[in-house]
Amino acid sequence: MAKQWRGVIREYFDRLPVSEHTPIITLGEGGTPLIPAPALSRRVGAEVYVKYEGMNPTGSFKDRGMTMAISKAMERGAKAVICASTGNTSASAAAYATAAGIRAAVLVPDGKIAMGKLSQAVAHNAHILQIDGNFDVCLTVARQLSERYPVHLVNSVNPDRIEGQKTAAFEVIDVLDRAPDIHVLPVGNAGNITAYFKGYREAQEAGEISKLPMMWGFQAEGASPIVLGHAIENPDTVATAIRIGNPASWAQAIEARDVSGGYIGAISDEKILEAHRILSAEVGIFVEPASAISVAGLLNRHEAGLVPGGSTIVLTVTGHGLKDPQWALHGLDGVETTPTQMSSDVDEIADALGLASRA
Ligand code: AN7
Repeated sequence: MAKQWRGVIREYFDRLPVSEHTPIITLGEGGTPLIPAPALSRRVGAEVYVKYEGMNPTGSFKDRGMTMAISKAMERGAKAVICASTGNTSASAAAYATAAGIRAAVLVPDGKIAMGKLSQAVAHNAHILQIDGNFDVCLTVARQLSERYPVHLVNSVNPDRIEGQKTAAFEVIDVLDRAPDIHVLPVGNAGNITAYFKGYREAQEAGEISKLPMMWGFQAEGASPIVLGHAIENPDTVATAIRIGNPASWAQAIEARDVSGGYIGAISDEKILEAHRILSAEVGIFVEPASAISVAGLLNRHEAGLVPGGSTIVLTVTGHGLKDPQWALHGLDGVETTPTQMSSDVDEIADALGLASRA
């Protein structure tokens, strides 16, 4: 029988805080492809790979952390879990709570939740509350609820989430047989950059890699508190997943940047959508806008002459394009691309396609 990937807890059991007493709640997350991206390699003169986290069971990297958070919550006797979310965390929490046989409550900001993500939370029977406030408000409320009521918090401020998400760094090393020179990823609440850096550090301590990659993180210009150096009251960006004004793991993101000799920068919505298109139309990978910021960030640094020639670079793209597909159909100007209407006449269609007759 063909071998099946067993999910990140079983695959990395010895490197996670689990024991034989931990019930393993898994949907087979992790084991995502590291895809060579020749079109990006050519553009920047380096060897570029894309870690496609949209291939996880609920379509985002959150599943790596959620298998751990829900499994550990069950070990501790949880009957319910709660999270604040810009969308993907709620989709993942809802699915893994279902797999565990418990209920997830999710607090989502008013509006600006991509429809694919909301559909998932509904489909998995989460208790969904839309809060009058942005993500940062939702997270504050979720934290207070978990302190005062019998409900486990599964946001990335829960260290079990970071533990699960660090496995993505292990997978990169397993495939490349080394660490990349540069690892690029989106930054929202800054849990993922924290998790990757923890993973790389542990691999270095274990002697598996000799040096750490430079961690490059990117925030959307309208939601770039770390770049600006202060929290933002009303963050805004087309990349709704990272519409976050006061990241919970702010200090850890700064540490990852500084210890690795890395960089955290900001990217405009225009450049995010341009990169979204480059990734889908030149590489063949469809992601949600927040994920495209990894590509936009790399291109931005290349234009500034700051991408070392011939270096090995991994871009994490965090969520699937089908989560929020509208950006493929129309850009910031709102002009929608629609298919050309045709009759079913073969010659007319051939003409429209620019095909010459076989004679
Ligand atoms: C596709 O779902 O915060 O820096 O509530 O969905 O670890 O927060 C999502 C974040 C990047 C940012 N890409 O990661 C949530 C949420 C996608 C995301 C991020 C998110 P962090």
